Amino acid sequence: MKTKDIMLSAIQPTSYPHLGNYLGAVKNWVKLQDQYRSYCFIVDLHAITVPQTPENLSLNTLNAAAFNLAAGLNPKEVTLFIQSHVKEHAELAWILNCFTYFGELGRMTQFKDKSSKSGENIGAGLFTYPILMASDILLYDTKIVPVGEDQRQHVELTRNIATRFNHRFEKEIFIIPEPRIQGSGARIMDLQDPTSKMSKSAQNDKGVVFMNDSAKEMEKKIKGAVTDSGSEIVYTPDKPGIKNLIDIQVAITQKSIQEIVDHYQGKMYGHLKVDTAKLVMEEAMPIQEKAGQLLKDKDTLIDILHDGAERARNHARETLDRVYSTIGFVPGKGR
Ligand code: ATP
Ligand code: LTN
Repeated sequence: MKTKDIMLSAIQPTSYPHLGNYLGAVKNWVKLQDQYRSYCFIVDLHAITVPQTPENLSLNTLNAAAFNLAAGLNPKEVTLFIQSHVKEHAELAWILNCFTYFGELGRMTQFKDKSSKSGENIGAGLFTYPILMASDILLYDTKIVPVGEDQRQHVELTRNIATRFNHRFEKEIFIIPEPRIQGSGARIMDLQDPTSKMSKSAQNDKGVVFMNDSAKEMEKKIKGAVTDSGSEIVYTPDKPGIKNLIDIQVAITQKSIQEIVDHYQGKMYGHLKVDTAKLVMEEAMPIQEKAGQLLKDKDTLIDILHDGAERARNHARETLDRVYSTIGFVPGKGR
């Protein structure tokens, strides 16, 4: 019997997950978990590329873990862990630093966006961050990386680094991963500025539906979504606010765009907003409740994460040993 391919994904503990994270990423991991051998982790090493307070970082890390489980990740099937618990991520990142070009990193749009918002002191970590992401992916012989559209470029870079390494040593040390980007939900936009993606680091919370917002807050944000001054409900790029609400509905209901557009023939923007708010609340509230319960029993949650880290470490160590011997490092004691 063919063993299952490996799927891997991750989320940053920079705030509570938002609707974009859920519809663009987490919902797909849950959907795909039975088809693949899966690794899913909370990337705290990535989160510190921008300043974090210690209290928020640890709170957001456990919140993200509970959220993933509440959304349906099965910890028996999926290896769920915290990135800093598996030190091999940082170790491989150094090696890959030596196989990545400065120019490649400078072309990353996420770096350009974030550094332009960071003022004068831009951490080097923000620049080299995609190398840590490449290390996350390559450590586990990953085939499939389900992410939102914003991460396509980072997965492409990972492919380039892996191919370069394999060519340099004339061996297939790394599997070349593929991004898996779902159509609807792949890029949920900010409700106040539908030309920018919904983001944890948005300046204004009004455009971001956090998955732990109260039903009232969600409703207020969605009803207050910026739309144009027209009235016809059509799916086109020049009506980004309306398009975004339709995308949210498609991602939740799995209906086609056409079906939803047809349903709103002759109806007003207000109808679309009220229905979208209702769908989001119905999807989010049960997850919220479940996440709340999981967080009440922190010991069990932490046990799941420790157990995941141990399984992850075994795989990661094997890959790293293969890389070290390929490079020509003399084996240390016990290795
Ligand atoms: P930030 O924007 O502050 O960097 P983020 O909101 O992108 O953070 P991450 O934790 O880095 O959040 O992303 C986790 C997953 O969610 C990734 O797979 C990413 O592609 C996906 N994702 C993030 N934002 C969106 C969005 N607006 N629409 C769809 N998917 C998204
Ligand atoms: N860079 C991603 C988070 C991330 C990730 C990964 C996603 C870190 N490592 C590995 C998929 C696979 C982000 O900013 N959304």
